[in-house]
Amino acid sequence: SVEASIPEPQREAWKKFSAQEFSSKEEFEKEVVRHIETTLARSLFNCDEAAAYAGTALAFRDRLVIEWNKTQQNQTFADPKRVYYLSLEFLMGRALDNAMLNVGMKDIAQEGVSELGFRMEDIISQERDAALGNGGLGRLAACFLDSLATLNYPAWGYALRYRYGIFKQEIIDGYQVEIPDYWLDFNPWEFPRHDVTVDIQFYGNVRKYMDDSGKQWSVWENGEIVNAVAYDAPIPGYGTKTTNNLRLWSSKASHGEFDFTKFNSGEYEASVADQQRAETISAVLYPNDSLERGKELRLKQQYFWCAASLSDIVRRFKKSKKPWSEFPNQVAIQLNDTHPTLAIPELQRILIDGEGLDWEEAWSIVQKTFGYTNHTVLPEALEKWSVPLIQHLLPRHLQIIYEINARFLQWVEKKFPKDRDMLASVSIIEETQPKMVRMAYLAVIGSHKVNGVAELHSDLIKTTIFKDFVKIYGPDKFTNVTNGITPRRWLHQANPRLSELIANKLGGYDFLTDLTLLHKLENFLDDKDFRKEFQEIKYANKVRLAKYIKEAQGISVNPASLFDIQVKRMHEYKRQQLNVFGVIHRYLQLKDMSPEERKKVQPRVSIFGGKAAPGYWMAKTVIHLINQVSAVVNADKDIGDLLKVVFLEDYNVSKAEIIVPASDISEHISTAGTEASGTSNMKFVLNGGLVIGTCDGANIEITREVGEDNIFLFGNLAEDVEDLRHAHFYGGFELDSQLQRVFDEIRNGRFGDAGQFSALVNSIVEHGDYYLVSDDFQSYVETQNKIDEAYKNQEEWLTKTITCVARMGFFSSDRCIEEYAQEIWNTEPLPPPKENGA
Ligand code: IMP
Ligand code: B1N
Repeated sequence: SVEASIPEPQREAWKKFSAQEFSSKEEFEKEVVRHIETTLARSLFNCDEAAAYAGTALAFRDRLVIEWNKTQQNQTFADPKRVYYLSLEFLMGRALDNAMLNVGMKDIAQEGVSELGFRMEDIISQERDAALGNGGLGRLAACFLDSLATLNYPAWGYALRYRYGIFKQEIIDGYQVEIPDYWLDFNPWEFPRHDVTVDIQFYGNVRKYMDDSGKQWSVWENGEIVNAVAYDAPIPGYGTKTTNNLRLWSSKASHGEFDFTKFNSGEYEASVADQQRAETISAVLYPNDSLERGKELRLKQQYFWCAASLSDIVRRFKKSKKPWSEFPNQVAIQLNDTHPTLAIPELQRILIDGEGLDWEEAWSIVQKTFGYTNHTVLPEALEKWSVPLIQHLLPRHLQIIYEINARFLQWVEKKFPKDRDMLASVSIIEETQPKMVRMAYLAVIGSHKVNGVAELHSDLIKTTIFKDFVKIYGPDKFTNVTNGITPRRWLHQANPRLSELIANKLGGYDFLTDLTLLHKLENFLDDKDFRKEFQEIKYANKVRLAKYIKEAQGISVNPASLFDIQVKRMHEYKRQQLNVFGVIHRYLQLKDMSPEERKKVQPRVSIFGGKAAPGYWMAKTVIHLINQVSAVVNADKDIGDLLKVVFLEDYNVSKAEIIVPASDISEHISTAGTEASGTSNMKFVLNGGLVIGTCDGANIEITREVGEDNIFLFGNLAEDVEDLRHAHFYGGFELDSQLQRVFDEIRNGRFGDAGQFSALVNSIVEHGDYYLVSDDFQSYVETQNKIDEAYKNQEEWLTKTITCVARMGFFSSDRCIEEYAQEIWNTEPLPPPKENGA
């Protein structure tokens, strides 16, 4: 605000002392040592790697903060249309390496820390992951922030500052055990903004009254107040000075909540309990991926975050003193799935109850402001909240939701007179007992654009969950933005040698900001040196992973084997069970072979990794089975290096950076029509691995780009899934004999207590095989055999992998962001101003 700024006459003095960025190795070292000695109060006699990390991070943080301040000031002066990305999850991973690479000072820093007696690699690995997400949806949000900053879009992310991120997974006796992830002990990347707080109300009642002019008002009153405190993190772009902001809200008791009477009268415990209750709101990330359980605390989190973010966005808009009709020209809000849908009735509430706009005017602003991205069609992931729960927690919002629905249904009624079925099917309120609010419908109705995340998925939502809305609004409201990944983290950072090789061939690192330039690599397909080096890099990455597997799991694997990797959240629809049944089948075949026959076999390492939601029993059973199979196979002297099975504990972003560059084959084998997009498929291919996959999600577009000869597709198509399920239901199905044998071996205890796995086997044999494992098994096994054969011809394999890398340009998240900006947000970049003088 104006009152907070330094008066004009004093500004020259201020500017003279403004913080400066280090620009040489010596200045960097000076900053590192200064931070270790003063900020951390340590010395050269007690500087361990953790302290060296802290010093390095703080030195870079200073640099980022200077650019961050400048970016924010520039955006405040220019006041362009801003993008606000509302996501309950941001799966950021580590920040230091990313900061060094984006700022472009990693080489200097590397030399600097080595002069001080450390190795950069060790320092980098000291950092804990910021793991505020479950899987693809959260990591996508993180890639988007990187692209938004890199492309100079004025954009903010808004989320919650969870004290506990996604749990740490340990495998004990083959079972998953969850350990809390308290990640905030030392987090140099966040800045508490104790001056930026918002009061958030829950519960209470709504009172109506008429003012002197006869206007009706609604007042939401007598609720409980909780404080939202902002914590900010800088998001540097690559090769630009733009540094955007990620704002995380933390919940805190307000003074009203913290009862001082109780406190003084000796009811100390009761008053502290109230305080803890308030702080519980932002305490923990819900560890469910693609599963919603309707818990009250989750709804509280959602409202707390939406209300705090909107209050902040509206406050910033009001600084410009523009009329309300300008709001959608200044603000684009993207809803990352339905989790932030309450932002829709909340903005409507602010506009009518707070600012006195009439309903129609307010609603037209709301609709123009929001865009909604759908990430799943799985019924168990579609959010529904019970009407009584919303009534209790957010009484005014429930009224507004009913009003939105009533007006919407009236309008539909006019377009489709007397179509009762249509009205019931598109109503936001589901007439069950209790009644439920369908959040996806509210999100569709309150937004001007709805997008899916891959072509097939965007088509599917138009013919399934939103079919009637396409009839009502026409097809133009629905669009596709195929997901992407940031090449900065997923190529340059994770695979520095490959990035360097590509840069040498293409004459620089421009491909990191224009990934389509990779197509030029096809010119080097016959370049012997290039091929050799490409192959060596893959091998070195496999050696690195083998070393990690030895350290982490104590299993020796031969890097010359074919590395077959499936790392992602454990979920029945992703079908890790299909993979492990395939592994068992392979093992049984190996056992049947003569020593002569075994000599012809392509050695393979099957690597699994991923967390199961703590309450998802079937997913946990699959983890257990993989670990049992791993124990049996790895100990079998007959088998040796021909087959090794590894379950890598605690898969996360920083481990992915080691795993992804080391694959020969990665598995993306969901039941057709269930995986909205998938993004790790893109990461693996970009790093020179091939894919075995179903015709699902982004696999289809990867095939379009790389060509059918360069991907291993198998299995039934989405359009046939319904009929196949039907066939199972009516018993017209016979189990594949090879799969039958796998089940027999599981049942006779070959992989430990068979009772543990009976529900898993029965879900296929007796309960309709919802995910069609048996239907796809044969085609899966045949395709794996083709892969063995193809891998034996290393030259052809190499040609395929290089071709794939060259054709991955489409999958940059920069391309996604440009599409969102043009098709949905209608926003322009705001490049940083040219610096005058030096
Ligand atoms: P907000 O938009 O008020 O949340 O401010 C965001 C950031 O923009 C602040 O942290 C400042 O760095 C910058 N900023 C805010 N107000 C001003 C201003 O009046 N002049 C220049 N920069 C500002
Ligand atoms: O979003 C990713 C896609 O690539 C994946 O295919 C998709 O499965 C994933 C509720 C979700 N969809 N839905 C979720 C996560 C948490 C939660 O509480 C749903 N995640 C996806 C990016 O588009």
